[in-house]
Amino acid sequence: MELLDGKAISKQLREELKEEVEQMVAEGHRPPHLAVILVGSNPASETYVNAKVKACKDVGYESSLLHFPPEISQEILLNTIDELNENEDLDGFIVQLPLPSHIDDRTVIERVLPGKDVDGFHPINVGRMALGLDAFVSATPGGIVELIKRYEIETEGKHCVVLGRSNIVGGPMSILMRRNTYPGNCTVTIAHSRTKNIKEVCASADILIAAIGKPEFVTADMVKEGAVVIDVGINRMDDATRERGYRLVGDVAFAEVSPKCSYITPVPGGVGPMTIAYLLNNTMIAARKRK
Ligand code: L34
Repeated sequence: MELLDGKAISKQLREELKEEVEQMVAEGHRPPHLAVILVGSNPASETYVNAKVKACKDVGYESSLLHFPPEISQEILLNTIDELNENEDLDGFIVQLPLPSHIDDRTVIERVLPGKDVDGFHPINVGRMALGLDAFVSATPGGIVELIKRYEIETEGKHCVVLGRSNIVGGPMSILMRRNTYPGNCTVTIAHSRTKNIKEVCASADILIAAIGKPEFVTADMVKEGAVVIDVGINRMDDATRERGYRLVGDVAFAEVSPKCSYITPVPGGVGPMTIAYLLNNTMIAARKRK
């Protein structure tokens, strides 16, 4: 069993980006600039957003954090998005999810100009990605593809089971893995809460991507010997023995599953850091376009 070390690969990717920033700046251009909108104070969102801002700083990007109280109206949020869309000092921006329930995600996502949508959530980007056209690929699926690529994991002709059908992960992941390119060319099955024989379906996977949001859902009996397992879950479990009061658990029961795998991502240190690195990658793609 080999660990897919997202922490190490994200560092590699960030170092490459940092070199490109240095070159951009040496040529007289300004560095890439990412803005992050955070509404409210969901502790997990705060952790991720802070990590994104810090990652920008580390690679030499400009970043702006716009932090709004949870009761902000949808109208003010949309007006802010309009301003960021027009702001030429900014290459891209994201609105961290989840949003409070009085705000409609879809309306917010569709307000972001596709060219600045470095989260790749706008229907134009999702549609273009699905068609294999130039697009921002959202950061978690993009980061997973990058991880597979850098470990040179074979994907052609493999059976890839994607567990979960969310717009952010499961949906785009299934599309990327069936593309006629590398990584891709998989036979893809999407399994979800209504799938009848979910254990058998998972157990037939050569590549299993778990993004179902249920702690330790994937057990050893659901994994084929030699499978590649990508764990997208990041569930916070109360743990009084930890300083932070919780520990992170994936959607995969790592201790029992990992001995059966050829490759597996740890949680933390797997997909999470790749998500952040890939957001920086998308921001660089946006910045290159204005050079
Ligand atoms: N708009 N909303 C928008 N874009 C995104 O790309 C996200 N996502 C998901 C939630 N909402 C979003 C993220 O940023 C999930 N996500 C994310 C990003 C980073 C990490 C986890 C999820 C991450 O860094 N995880 C660390 C552990 C962090 C901790 O200590 O809690 C890890 O090693 O997995």
